[in-house]
Amino acid sequence: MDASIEQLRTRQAMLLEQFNAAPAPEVREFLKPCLDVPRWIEEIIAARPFASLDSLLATARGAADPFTPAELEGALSHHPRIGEKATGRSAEASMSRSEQSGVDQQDPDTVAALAEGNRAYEEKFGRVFLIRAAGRSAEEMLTALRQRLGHTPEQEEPVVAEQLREIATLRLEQRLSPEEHERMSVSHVTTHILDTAAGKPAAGVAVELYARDGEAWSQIGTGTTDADGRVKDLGPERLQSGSYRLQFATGAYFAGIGQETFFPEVSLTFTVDENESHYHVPLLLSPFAFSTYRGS
Ligand code: 2AL
Repeated sequence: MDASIEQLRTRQAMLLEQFNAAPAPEVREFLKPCLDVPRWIEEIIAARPFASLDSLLATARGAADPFTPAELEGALSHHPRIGEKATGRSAEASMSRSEQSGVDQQDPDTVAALAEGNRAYEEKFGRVFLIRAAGRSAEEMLTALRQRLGHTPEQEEPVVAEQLREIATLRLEQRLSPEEHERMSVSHVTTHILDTAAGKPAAGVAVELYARDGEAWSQIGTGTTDADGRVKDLGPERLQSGSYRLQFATGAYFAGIGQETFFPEVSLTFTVDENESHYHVPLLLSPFAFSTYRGS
């Protein structure tokens, strides 16, 4: 077998093992962003350990069929309207944004048509229009919305339940995928420092991440460069759009290697767009000059 496929399978098996062995409160927090129905969560916890991801997903699907009307209403209240981007840094908001990536916010006609459809749907059924958005374009969702507007409440109920099941199982599968796990364990902003005078990475440099908060700056993350000069876990996994600042303790670094410097610290301010998956902001540093760029 291809070595990388083999590696992926091993990482997948390890994630499942962690899921099987984790304390129940931890698993509750893990499952809640997939589907906030306490009974569903407890049924999955009670059915551990799972021998495979498939058997976990089958149990998750089964426990979501059927929902009581109260469960359905409760779970629906978490979902933003199609066309309205979720805000915030929670796992739920981040998954919703990625599911709805088929909606182009820059296309005013589609956004307006969705808003109008949502309004008509809510007026008729008294709840948010729900559809599994992952893998669907805005056009496809608009077509489904218009078609479902013709349903009676009795016809619509099982359709909504099925969409909720699909969203829940897809989210669970995604949260347990090695790729997603890796992506989530790297912070939204990462950095590395190259000491260009020494021609090697600058290790052991303290780095702080700040977010602009009105007129002030609040510290939201800290780290220290590793032997490769890198910091991979510098604060939150997701940042909201805004201005951010990286501050490097360059004075202490140069003092530590007995090198005079002009820079007691270096501060870089940059803009983050929350729709961008990752920012790498390197520092090319020497005692009397530095530069930076938006890396990848
Ligand atoms: C959503 C959402 O945020 N993700 C998804 O698949 N569906 N919202 C909705 N109203 O259907």
